Amino acid sequence: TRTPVNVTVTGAAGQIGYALLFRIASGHLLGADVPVKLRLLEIPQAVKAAEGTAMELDDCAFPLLQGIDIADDPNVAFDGANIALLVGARPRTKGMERGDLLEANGGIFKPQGKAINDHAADDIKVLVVGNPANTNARIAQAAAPDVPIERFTAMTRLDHNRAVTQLAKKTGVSVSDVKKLTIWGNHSATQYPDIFHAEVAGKNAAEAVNDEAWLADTFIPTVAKRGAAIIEARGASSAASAANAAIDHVHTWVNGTAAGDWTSMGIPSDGSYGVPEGIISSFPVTTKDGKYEIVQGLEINDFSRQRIDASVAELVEEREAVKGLGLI
Ligand code: NAX
Repeated sequence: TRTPVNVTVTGAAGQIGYALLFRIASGHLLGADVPVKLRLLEIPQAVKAAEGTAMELDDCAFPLLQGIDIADDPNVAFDGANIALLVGARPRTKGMERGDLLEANGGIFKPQGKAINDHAADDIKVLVVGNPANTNARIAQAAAPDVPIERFTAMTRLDHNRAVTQLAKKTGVSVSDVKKLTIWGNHSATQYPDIFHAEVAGKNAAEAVNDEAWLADTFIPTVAKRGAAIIEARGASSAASAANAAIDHVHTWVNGTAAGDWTSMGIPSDGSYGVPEGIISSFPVTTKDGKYEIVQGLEINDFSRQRIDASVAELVEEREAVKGLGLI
């Protein structure tokens, strides 16, 4: 039998955690033949709630679930971790300036990065979900100098999946007929969902749509502001869809993209497409054997260039802000 994979989830008692843990334990993260051990990290006040979730996980009698540990100390929770899903974060509260938000999250992601550096397994892969996801991932990465930089990623898969569905609806195809869509930049309102290289049922998506006004005035804002629309409708932020995207992100990273397709991941830039090196920005990537590569050689038109640059500029500002705070 296979050795279980240690999966650490932070913010385990939160709403994304609740939607995520059962799918990890039932085999959707890594595969139906891969046993898992769960490590749940919470703040002390939420440990009891995490214990309740662990009781429910036990009550599912998932054959792949080989154990659940709960901790409020990152040094314990990341010990031996092969996969880390950093979901818990400090949300923006009323009147909070961006600097305050970055500082509060630095207080979470810096020590967690250090704990990953000191205690995680050599093959650790990290996905940051907690917002501001890209910059939180950068903070954690900077605190983990012994871990290869490319192991720190941020989630833009929810944006990617949202864009796939909007494009499928517009063109009247099924979601599985949409390929090669890209989210560029930051997981924020400046993100840029790019359909110029995408395909719908084998045809170029931008040509199939042939409506730049729809692109600029409907598609892009619908995808970028979907989180706010969910809050407005549901009275709570995206949870099951965010958990699903986290599952997709890691599953694709570990198990590979399909031939003729790619996905979107927030990853440390190597300078490709003019994105400054080291910034964690979303790119089109293919994955194979647990590694990802940026899709190279795409022609970027003016429409796309402006929007990629705007989102990257925001990431550069966030980087300067966290630098100023001594977080990286
Ligand atoms: P909740 O507030 O329901 O849960 C967050 C949990 O994190 C709480 O249980 C809290 O106790 C815990 N937590 C806080 N600090 C912690 C720490 N230092 N260590 C361990 N746990 C800690 O939020 P939820 O709706 O689950 O969302 C979690 C995060 O995901 C938020 O930052 C949210 O903004 C972000 N999102 C990111 C998305 C993305 O696409 N990248 C989309 C969905 C979501 O908005």
